[in-house]
Order: sequence, then C-alpha cells, then structure tokens
Amino acid sequence: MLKLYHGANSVCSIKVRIVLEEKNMAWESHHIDLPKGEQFSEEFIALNPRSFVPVLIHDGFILRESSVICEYIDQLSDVNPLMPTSAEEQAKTRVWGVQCLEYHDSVNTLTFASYQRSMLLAKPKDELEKRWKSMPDQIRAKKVQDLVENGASSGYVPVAMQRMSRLAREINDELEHSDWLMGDSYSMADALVTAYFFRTECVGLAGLWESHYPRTTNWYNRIKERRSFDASIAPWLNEEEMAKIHAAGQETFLADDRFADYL
Ligand SMILES: N[C@@H](CCC(=O)N[C@@H](CS)C(=O)NCC(=O)O)C(=O)O
Repeated sequence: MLKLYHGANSVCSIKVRIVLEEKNMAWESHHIDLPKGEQFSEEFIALNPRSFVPVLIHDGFILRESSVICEYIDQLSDVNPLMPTSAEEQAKTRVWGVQCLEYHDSVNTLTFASYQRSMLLAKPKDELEKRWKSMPDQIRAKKVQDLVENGASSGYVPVAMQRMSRLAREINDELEHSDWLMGDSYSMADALVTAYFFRTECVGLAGLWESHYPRTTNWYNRIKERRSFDASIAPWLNEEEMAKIHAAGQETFLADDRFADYL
C-alpha cells in the first residue's frame, strides 16, 4: 500500500496526487496541516528531517521529492504509463522535473508574499519567531520572513514573476509543433508542471499566460478538463479558502504597476 504524507493545498502534494489519479492508484492519506505547522512535529521530522511534504512510503521505503515520487509511482503500474520510452524524451522529462525546483520556489514566493503573508501576520509575534526558529532550513526561513515582512516589495517577488512568465513562454514554444510537452499525448512532463500553473492561477496571476501565450493557455485549459485535475484538487480544497487566496493575490499583485507588463 502507498502512504502519502501530503498537504491539502501544497503544490508539490497536488502534483503527486495528479499522478496518483492519472495512474488510478489506491493510496492511504496522511494529511499534514501545514498552516498549523504539523510539518515541524517530531513525528513528521522523523520521516523527513527537512520538514516538508510530500513524503511517500511504499512498503517501508520512504521517498521524498515530488518529481522523483511521481516517476516512482509511474513505474509501479502499467496503467496509463506517463514516462516516455525513448532515452531522449525521458531525459527531457527529467529536465522538467528538475526545473520544478525553480517553479516551486517561485510560486512559494508568490503565495508567501500574498495569502500566507496575511495569515502569518495575524499570528502573535512570538509565535512567528518560534516558527522561523523551528524551520530546519534557515535560508528558507529568512526568505519566508522577508516575504512576510515586505509582501510585494520583497526583492524575491519580481524574480518569481519573471520566472513564471518564462515558464509560460517556454511551454508556449514547446507547443508549437505538438499538443503536449512531450509529443501528441499527455505525459509525465505535463503532469509535473501542472500544479505550479494551478497555484499561479489561484493567486490571481493567470494573466502571465492568458495575456501573452495562447498555446500555453489552451494547453492548461485542456489539462483542467482531465479527470485527474479535479480529482486531485477538489476533495482537498474548500472554495471559501480559495476565494481568500485569490483575493489576497489580486490585492497584492494586480494593483502594482511594476508587474503590469506581465499581466
Ligand atoms: N523540492 C521539494 C519541495 C517540497 C516543499 O517545499 N513542500 C512544501 C509544500 S509544497 C512544504 O512542505 N512546505 C512546508 C513549509 O514551508 O514549512 C519537493 O518537490 O517535494
């Protein structure tokens, strides 16, 4: 049995749930409440000393890193194989997987500068100090702290915006001669990057592709029509929270002239 430790609204967790749905795989859910800080509990740190989700456990084998987990899951069953078969396409797919580290960093910036910021600013100062100190990765802690203190004025925000815009453009270029990232069928590469688009859209920034890149827009719309999209998201997210995330994103970014050309 596959056990997945995951966060309801965590992009990397959504990414793994998309692949589980595409593969029609049964799994046992272990939900980690990230806003509550359950990722810092002793119990969870024993599973992942880096204190982040997702973590997959398969017959006692503990695996971290969402892109690697996705490829591992694909190999467990012949249903709807997502990894391409040629060495070249496998390599290209893994490049998308490695680049996800950059996309994750970017959407994490956009979320912490907006919605997460408003949530965290509502907490008492000493609780926040405790949270920063309990993060095993202090570089990550410093970044989040900067975003919470400065919001859209943080130096991390324009970098994130530029990177997500570049991703939208790169996908638009890839789709010039094919329907999907790796040819004419949906594959692992499409699955790996979807959640980063979803989060960017959630924070009100779909203009990054909708205003500039029609092939990317069409590709993402086709992804949203797949059963796996709804099945991996809807049961875990509530509409009220999504509306708050969207409103916080719009309030933070759309009124800021520095980002007007992107949107
Ligand atoms: N590179 C890792 C990143 C994992 C990661 O950062 N997960 C986030 C949620 S998407 C998390 O657990 N954050 C906890 C925190 O920020 O304290 C992966 O792709 O699995």
